[in-house]
Amino acid sequence: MSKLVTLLNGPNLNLLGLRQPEIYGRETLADVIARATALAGEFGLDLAAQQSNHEGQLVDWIQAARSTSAGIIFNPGAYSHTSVAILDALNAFEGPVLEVHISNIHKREAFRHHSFVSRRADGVIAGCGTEGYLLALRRMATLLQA
Ligand code: CA2
Repeated sequence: MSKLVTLLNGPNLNLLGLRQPEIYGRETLADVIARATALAGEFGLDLAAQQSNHEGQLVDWIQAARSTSAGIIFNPGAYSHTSVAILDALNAFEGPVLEVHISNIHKREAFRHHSFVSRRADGVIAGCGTEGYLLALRRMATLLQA
């Protein structure tokens, strides 16, 4: 049976491709999920993708992943910089966690330089555009093979 990877996107990422293409690119979230689902299939993985603008909903999905998923790929959006609740939920998840940021958060405002999620993440990809999700998937496939 193939392993399930949960792909989570946080607040405002539903607007991907619709606004600020100079920062976040032209691909919509649906485009990203379609490409990631196809690549996951090549690695023999299943992908469950979800997006929410609500912190508690993201916490619920991380908790649910404890019993359904081998790994989590997560762009927590602005909650990366603010949410201890999301960090706590991730700390209760046993599999690999990879954090993705479309933009290079270190090149942007100082308040984006710190991520609570990075304290838990096994890897962080930032500034690779939406390709970062595919890079994370490749890394996840490696981590889940071991
Ligand atoms: O670079 C990233 O992926 C971020 O996680 C995106 C967050 C931002 O708060 C983080 O600092 C870095 C913002 C997501 C907003 O996404 C939009 C996409 C298109 C149009 C408007 C917002």
